Amino acid sequence: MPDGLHGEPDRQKCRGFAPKGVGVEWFGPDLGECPPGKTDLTGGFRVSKSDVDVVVVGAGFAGMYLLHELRANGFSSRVLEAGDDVGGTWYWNRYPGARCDISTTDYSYTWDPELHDQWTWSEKHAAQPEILKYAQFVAKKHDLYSGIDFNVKVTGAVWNDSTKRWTINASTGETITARHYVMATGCLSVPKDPDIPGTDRYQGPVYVTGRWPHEGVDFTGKRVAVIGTGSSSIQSIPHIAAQASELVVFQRTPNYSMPAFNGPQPADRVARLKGDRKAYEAEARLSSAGVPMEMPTVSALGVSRDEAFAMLEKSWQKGELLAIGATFMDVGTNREANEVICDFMRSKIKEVVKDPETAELLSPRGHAYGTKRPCMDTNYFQTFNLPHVRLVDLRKKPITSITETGIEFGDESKDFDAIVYATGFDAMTGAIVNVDITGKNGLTLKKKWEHGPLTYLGLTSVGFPNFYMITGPGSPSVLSNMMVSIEQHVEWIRDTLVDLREAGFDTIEATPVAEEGWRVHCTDCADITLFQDTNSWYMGANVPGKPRVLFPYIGGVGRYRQTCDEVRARGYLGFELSGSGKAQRNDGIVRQVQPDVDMVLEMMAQMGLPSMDSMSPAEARAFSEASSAMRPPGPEVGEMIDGTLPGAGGPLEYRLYRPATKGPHPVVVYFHGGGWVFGSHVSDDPLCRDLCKNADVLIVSVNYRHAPEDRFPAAADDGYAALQWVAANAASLGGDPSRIAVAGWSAGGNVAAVAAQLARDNGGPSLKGQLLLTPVTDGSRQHGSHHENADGFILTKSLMEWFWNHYADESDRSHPKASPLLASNLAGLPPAMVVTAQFDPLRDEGDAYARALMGAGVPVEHLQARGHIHTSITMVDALPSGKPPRAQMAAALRRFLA
Ligand code: N01
Repeated sequence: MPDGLHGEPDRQKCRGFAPKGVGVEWFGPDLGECPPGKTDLTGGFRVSKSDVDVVVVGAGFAGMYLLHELRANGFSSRVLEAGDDVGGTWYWNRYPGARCDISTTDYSYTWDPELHDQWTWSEKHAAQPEILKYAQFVAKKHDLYSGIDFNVKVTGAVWNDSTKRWTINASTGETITARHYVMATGCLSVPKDPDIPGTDRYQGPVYVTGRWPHEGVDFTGKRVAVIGTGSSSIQSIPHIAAQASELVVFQRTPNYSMPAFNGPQPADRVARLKGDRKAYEAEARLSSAGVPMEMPTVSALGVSRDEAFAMLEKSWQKGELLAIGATFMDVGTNREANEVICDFMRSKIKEVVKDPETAELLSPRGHAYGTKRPCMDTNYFQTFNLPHVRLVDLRKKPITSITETGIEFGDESKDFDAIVYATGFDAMTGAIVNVDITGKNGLTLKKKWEHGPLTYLGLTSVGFPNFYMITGPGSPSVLSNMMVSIEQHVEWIRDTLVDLREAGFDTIEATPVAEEGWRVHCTDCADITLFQDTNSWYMGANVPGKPRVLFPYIGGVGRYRQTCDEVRARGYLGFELSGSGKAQRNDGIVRQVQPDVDMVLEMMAQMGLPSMDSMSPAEARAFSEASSAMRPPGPEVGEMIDGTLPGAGGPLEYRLYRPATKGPHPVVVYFHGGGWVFGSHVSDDPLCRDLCKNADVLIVSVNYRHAPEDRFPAAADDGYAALQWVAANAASLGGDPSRIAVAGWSAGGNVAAVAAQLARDNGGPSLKGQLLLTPVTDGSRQHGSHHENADGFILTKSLMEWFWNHYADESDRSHPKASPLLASNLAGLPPAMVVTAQFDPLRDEGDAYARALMGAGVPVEHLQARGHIHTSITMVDALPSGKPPRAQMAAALRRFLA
């Protein structure tokens, strides 16, 4: 229930009635004298409590919705807001031209369905005044003003581990205690220090886009300087130019921007929304960025440049922020693919800006599209065609100082009547660490985060019980439609508070294991993108001394929501709960599979593919070939030659991959995967090319006879025969006969390991090394990973049984030619690299082989690929997370064969 008393707004009555802090006070905007005849005041009387269930900081869209939900669920609360009205970012950012660049069809609350009929947006991209009015409308409608203390800043918050409560200190001198403490302070709410010498010298008016005067600014006839060319600047420059007599824009880094094509809401989105609002909203919640979008399936490199530009033009015409980036599937992870978009965007700038030199200065080069926040504008680039607008390139003419009257830059000094700082924010963490938040054992969040924010799910942090962040670092936040992410976080916090209350718990705190697991997952996600190469505020690079990590979570809104839901569904996985003499610690890590691998698994699950072990061998072969046809080909190599060689039971096909470098090259005899049943000398083509190029070795990929037509030991015998032939013919193949190694994946890893043993036992050839990628080493299949990873990771326990059943009788499986791990002696084998994958049924037998080799004195490099599955490391150019392990494999081959 709302903890308020409601009455007609009457400031005179209020004044005499309730002095601040006593208990009953006036709420609502500070009005000075009550204006006569004003009837639409939002205000009244309320009982102000100094001990509540929840204190919320911030009354933007997050704080407002949370207040509503807390009341609806019977929690007492105080919402403390530094401004004198609701709206958060839309309260502060009043610079000319400020607009939301997510369409209003998507940038609206969904929690109150009545709003859809009660509020009509006038434009596709709402301008700041309209969004602020929307926030005020909702606040009035739901009586939220009565739950918010305005003009109050939180200066500190301290956790008391005895009382299990937070003590919150406010700028008014008031102290409030609360069971739970929520920072709903927004991601871009603390303007960063412009970090330019002499800023305090300037005597004229200074404006900061993120703190724009409420009454507006008239630049008519003025000489104005704007510093910065991010979103705020790009939106405001055309408006400032329209008034100023002279405008100089100081640009350090040019940005990608596309026209907003503002106007009515997009007809297609409106139709979808009106057709089935629930379905539309559900799609947004499970989408990648919080806006329903068709997911791209085409690589920017898979179409001609003309086709790519035609597709991009179509996206461009939509006038939607996310459309360009969603044209192709690989722009976020592949620099070359991304460059296609960059070229397109630059061509657009050239079309608009008349002076070629200015056009080039405005053209971003050196950072990938999307790694700095892309912008949307109305006539931004056109503004530079105006005679009174000048662009200064700070890379050539840096600002040496702001002076009393203007700016010194390069060899110039210019006077200005006003300076506008559009220099951005201390994003994501600024607002949180600016408040002195002290958790258990006196640890401050600022101290804990000095090397980067550590959170569990971007919602909580170890050592800070009952503390929550809405759209905190480590959550999709600024890489998403904020409305969707805000609602999701509010609902998760609400549900958690209800769950705790119902179960009789007082506190909730993430465990260190869970938090570290989330950090690793966030890093894994970041590692496969292009973000790290760019100096952006996403990476903390805009604030000197800020740690360099990717602050938002890049794994996607839908996946993130599922993760948070899963944490709850699994009994608060990764959290410790306590209260009333009881405690529950449900330790664990919620996402361990590499993010790109996870996406492939999800896609395959959605496709509902038949399991291969339900097929006949012929069907499985056809299926495997069809899947292979769809994958990227792998890197170019010098040449590829197909041939045949004599196997143990007849001719065997092979494919030779030669590097482009000068030979003779060391030689690697490679054996393909496919469970001895399917695959061929060309079925691991991308991996062979990758190894050939990166290890600079000649690869001879050899076919071998397949089961069930040719059962054990046909594959093993063919493998050894092929090795002997290649060794004998290495020189004529262009290789170096003195430097030979074997390699193989899966069943091919089994064939390679067996070939190495046979070579040792049968007088050669002498091998320099063996590279075994997720090999089969033990036909007993008794290892724990067969059970632990039995299902869900492509290679299943039952598929492995199907392979073995086709390949070898039970009685043969313990033979070392079938199970190299069971060989009585592993001494004297060549140095090995054994790669195993965390989520592979074969993991433990591969690990056991690595250990056994080491135990026998064989030099071994053992790579346990975290978060990988049996197949993922072979998926060249499809799964970026496989690149580092493959690089290690190539390095091992180079070392063996040096
Ligand atoms: O800030 P920014 P912003 N000397 O950090 C430059 C959201 N937003 O306020 O790139 C010289 O993007 C800096 O240069 P560089 C949106 O998420 C949304 O514009 O660091 N220049 C850059 O050009 C956005 O991304 C909307 O080399 C200096 C600029 O200042 C985020 O807010 C609208 C400098 C800062 O750009 C922030 O945008 C507006 C220095 N010392 C904002 N320091 C909508 O939804 C910084 N710069 C529409």
